[in-house]
Amino acid sequence: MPTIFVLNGPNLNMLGKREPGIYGGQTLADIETMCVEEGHKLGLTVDFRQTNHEGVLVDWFHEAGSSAAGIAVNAGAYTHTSIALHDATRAIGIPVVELHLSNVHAREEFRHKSMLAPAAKGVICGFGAHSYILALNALSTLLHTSK
Ligand code: DHK
Repeated sequence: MPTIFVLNGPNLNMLGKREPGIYGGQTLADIETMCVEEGHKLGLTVDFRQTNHEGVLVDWFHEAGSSAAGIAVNAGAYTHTSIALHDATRAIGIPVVELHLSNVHAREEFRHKSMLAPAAKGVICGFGAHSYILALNALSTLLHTSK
């Protein structure tokens, strides 16, 4: 089964406690369970990870480039600042789908800009935890259509 890395950046380990009105009441462990179950339905192995460190995300992008079929990433605040993640996305030959729980375009202006988006295959935001499910389905469709 192809492997999809589902990568999570800073503060996403706080889900459940963190501004639930914006990010929802589910914990990251709840979302991991949803993603693994959706992966089973789609015939994908989900490798789900979280870090608060930008360089660790870069290392995981490189690892995915040599061992995975795609990446679904919620890079948290690094979405808006990280040229390193933009470059990492361009450096690996697999599709990257950027995702967010909240609709970043309906929030503060500093969240409207994504450094990742120009290098990503596409962007999904605003559907809460379901954004992860949509990202996995987008990657599954891409994998089937690129064969
Ligand atoms: C999560 C974060 O941590 C923020 O920094 C982003 C994103 C939005 C989300 O909605 O999942 O701006």
